[in-house]
Amino acid sequence: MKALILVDIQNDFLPGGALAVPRGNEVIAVANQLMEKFELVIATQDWHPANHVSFALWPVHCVQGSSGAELAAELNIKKIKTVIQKGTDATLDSYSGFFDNEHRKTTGLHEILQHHGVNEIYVMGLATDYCVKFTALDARQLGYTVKLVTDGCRGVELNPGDVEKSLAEMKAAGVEMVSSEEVKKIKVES
Ligand code: VGL
Ligand code: ZN
Repeated sequence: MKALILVDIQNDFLPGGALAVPRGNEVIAVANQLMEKFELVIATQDWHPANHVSFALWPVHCVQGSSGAELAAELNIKKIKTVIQKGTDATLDSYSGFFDNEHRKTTGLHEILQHHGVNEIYVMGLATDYCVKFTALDARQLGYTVKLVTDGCRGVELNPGDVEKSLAEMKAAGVEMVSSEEVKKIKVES
């Protein structure tokens, strides 16, 4: 069984948002198209308390209950089965959709995927060099087959080359790179 994981497609990561990812808005159309191909679609949502530890490193973003934390308005949320909130503990950050950065607590994503008999996940969203990367790497560690939808991701690229490096790291961990065009050819199945 396959699942599509949409990582942090939230207002604060779109152009004009608090932690804008360049051209982050371009992943929305890709997500809306690919959702039709999957029986199970799960979104992650960065969801921080106002005093979150990551605000020492990053601009204040995705504060619980704020409009910046909402999923992008143009995202077809009707197709999303579950939203996994992460980074909810003030003292821990969670780039990955599966665990906090210390790997102390699970978000529940792995359990939901197991419950649905998922063995293969397609990952896309924001940002390539942070939350997408750590979600894909944790998924590999947990034993999933992982496909990264490359044109469905955009990176922060704090340092030039960060996205390229992230892609190389993911590939080295066994993450396969696919285009949304290739994914559109798969037939809906369970
Ligand atoms: C993210 C930095 C801080 C992300 C979230 O979604 O990639 N990056 N919080
Ligand atoms: Zn965050």
